Amino acid sequence: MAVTATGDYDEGNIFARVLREEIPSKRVYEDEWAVAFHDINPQAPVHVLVIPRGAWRSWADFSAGASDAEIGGFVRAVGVVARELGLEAPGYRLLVNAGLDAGQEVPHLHVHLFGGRGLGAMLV
Ligand code: DGP
Repeated sequence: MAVTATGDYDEGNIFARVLREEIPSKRVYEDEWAVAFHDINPQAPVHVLVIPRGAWRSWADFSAGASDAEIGGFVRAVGVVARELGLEAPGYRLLVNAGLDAGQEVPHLHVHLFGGRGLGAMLV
């Protein structure tokens, strides 16, 4: 079920538990700002989720409330993950679902990183 982009952060959400390593994930990258791991239900040959270490529910509260250092560190990390996965030359797609209309399912900000095949043109 989709979650709202705003509201209290739920410390028990599935990605908070992934961050705390209470549940397993296939990590491909981690640094001070971000952790990246394979999506459990991949929609492309490469489908990785990149999440900030901070307790942010969505792009909405992250972009409004995170420090410039955290935003910069997180955005940079997304680029590093794509580069380290070898996706820079062939290209890749980033996607963020924020809130109900976007169908966001997990209330911890996550950037989807897709690649590994031609993804076609897509606006929505
Ligand atoms: P979204 O609809 O943008 O909130 O995407 C949530 C994504 O999270 C969806 O592609 C499936 C993935 N997902 C859900 N639960 C888990 C989990 O426990 N582990 C991993 N690795 N991915 C999960």
